[in-house]
Amino acid sequence: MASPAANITQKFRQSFKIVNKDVLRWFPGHMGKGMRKMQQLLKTVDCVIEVHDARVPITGRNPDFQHKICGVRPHILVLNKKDLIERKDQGTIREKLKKLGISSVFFSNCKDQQCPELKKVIPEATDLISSSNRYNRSEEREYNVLVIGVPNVGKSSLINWLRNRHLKKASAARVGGVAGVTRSVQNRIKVSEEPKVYLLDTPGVLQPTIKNVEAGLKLALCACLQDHLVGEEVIADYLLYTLNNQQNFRYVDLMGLDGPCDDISMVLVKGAIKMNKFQTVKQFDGSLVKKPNVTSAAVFLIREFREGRLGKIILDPIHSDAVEL
Ligand SMILES: Nc1nc2c(ncn2[C@@H]2O[C@H](COP(=O)(O)OP(=O)(O)O)[C@@H](O)[C@H]2O)c(=O)[nH]1
Ligand SMILES: [Mg+2]
Repeated sequence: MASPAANITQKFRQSFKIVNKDVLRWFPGHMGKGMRKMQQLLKTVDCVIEVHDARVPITGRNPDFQHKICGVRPHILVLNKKDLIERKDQGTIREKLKKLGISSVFFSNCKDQQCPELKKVIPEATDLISSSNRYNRSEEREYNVLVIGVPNVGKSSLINWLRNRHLKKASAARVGGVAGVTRSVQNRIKVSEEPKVYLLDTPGVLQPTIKNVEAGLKLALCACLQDHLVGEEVIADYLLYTLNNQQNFRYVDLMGLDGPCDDISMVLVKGAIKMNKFQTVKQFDGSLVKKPNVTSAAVFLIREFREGRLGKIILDPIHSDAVEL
């Protein structure tokens, strides 16, 4: 006899179908331009810190980037927003990434001033650089580090975190009588004194390269794409599909439902009614009617996910045996 859990899953979609597959529209200016600029910048860089969202540890990283950049300079992957995933999943993710050839991995929370793994990032960068072939830069005594990643993963937050840490350390040192110039000229931020390590102030924004629609939807859910280009209701539907498949039914009460449901229209209409969100719509005959505002309900549900109120949710199937997801 099937378990009750199995019965619940059988009620839900086992794959996600989307009518509009025009994913290229989701990425304005999706060309090789950014990558070319990045390769140019790399000539002055000794190490690359790639920031990505821990909820999509495998998906949505730029494969071009992996081939063209990571092979040339030492690479550190910082999976940020670790507060939004389960701690116990970190080991599984590390193993998975190792199989993909990525071994320098840190889990960070930029909102935590004491984040222990963030403290290790610059020392790791220095280690990697000093044991690497610096090609054209082998004569340079100073190390330049570039922070890159797709939008909204926390590049600026990471740079601020590292800058603050160094400023605090530098001012502490000054009390002890050591002269410390905390910020250099140009667009470089000093984050270590010995050896001198600089972060380039302009983080490289990568266009995500999307293998399939689902990868795009995962990034959309994590706010790496613009909501309106994908469509709030589509993003909410993908969230609903994910929640049901992970047997996470926190949305049921939140959206005023009687039980789990796989129909996004129903979920959004009921949610809008519960939250008293209506919009006035003009009918053909000119009369006005009030209708539940489903877009508002979708925005609400997406925000609940993004802020972690639906639980700690990883969007990649990290427990599946497949190496490439
Ligand atoms: N929960 C959580 N949110 C974060 C973390 N780091 C950054 N954020 C938030 O993520 C959003 C994007 O951060 P930002 O640094 O601007 O990303 P960037 O576009 O890559 O530079 C902001 O709302 C930050 O407050 C983190 O470690 N945990
Ligand atoms: Mg930024």
